[in-house]
Amino acid sequence: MVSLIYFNGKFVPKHEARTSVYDHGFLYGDGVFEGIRAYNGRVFRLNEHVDRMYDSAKAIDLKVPLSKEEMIRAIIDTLKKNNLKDAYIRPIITRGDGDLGLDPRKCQKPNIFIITESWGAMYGDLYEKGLTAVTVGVRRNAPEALPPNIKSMNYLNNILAKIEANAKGGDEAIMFDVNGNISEGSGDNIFVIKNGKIITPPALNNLRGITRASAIELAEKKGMNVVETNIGLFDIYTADEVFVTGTAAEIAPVTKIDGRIIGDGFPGTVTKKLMVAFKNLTMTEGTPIE
Ligand code: PXG
Repeated sequence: MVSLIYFNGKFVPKHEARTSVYDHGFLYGDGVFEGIRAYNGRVFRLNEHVDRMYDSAKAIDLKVPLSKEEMIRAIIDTLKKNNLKDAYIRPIITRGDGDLGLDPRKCQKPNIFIITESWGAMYGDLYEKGLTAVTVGVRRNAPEALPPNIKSMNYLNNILAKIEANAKGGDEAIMFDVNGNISEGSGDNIFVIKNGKIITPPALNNLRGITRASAIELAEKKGMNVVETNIGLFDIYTADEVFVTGTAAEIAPVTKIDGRIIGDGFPGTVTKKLMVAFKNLTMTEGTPIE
């Protein structure tokens, strides 16, 4: 069965879900999106993702023509139409059709798309072996230029990081911010563990990840100490454990960075505990699709 895409209130076969070349989403990357997963017939942290998407829209002064409740319904309906219980969900809100000038006031009506697909674990056997990460030269967008908290359709900063990681043979990039602090990966947040303390950068120079929040919650529930503070190159090289979090990546161990072996070179015990706890969480909580 060809998958159906939600497009402005209708469901259309995937090859018919098209927008104009005058859509400012296409012309300028002017729009926002989300990446959400459904597990076992439930959408994980759906309200949090929708809240973040509406905050991203607010930050770029884009008025979403649907209420949050309508957006949630549209996401659930798209999953139902496609008969999906385990899925990756990509809602997209573009600025809409305008002219060749970049002034968003020319765009009358945002376009809303919701893509759903089945998608398994992103990193395959690397959850057991650990990822090889590399630091990259390209800096994360400065918060005072394009706040990384906006999940915008303009992902070139992250793509430049990914290109560099690919060229250096890394499974994932680790980016610095403009001040030399570690910010995040190309599509995930980063955590280090040192002497039993779990540390992650404050969410000013990175995306306020929903998996990041879940990992913090799970760690604290287990009585672990989580600190949000700036970290640098030294901290990642000398960590006992490093892991990344994201909707796509879930919780994934990092065992090598720039040729340095992290800890003993295998996924660490705390990381493994959090991976199990996260799996349990995704299997048991969430908004039911039915
Ligand atoms: N930082 C960035 C830059 C991201 O894009 C995260 C952190 C993690 O946030 P969440 O809320 O997902 O824990 C992301 C999210 C993909 C893909 O196709 C990437 C993300 C989400 C879904 C799919 O690579 N990144």
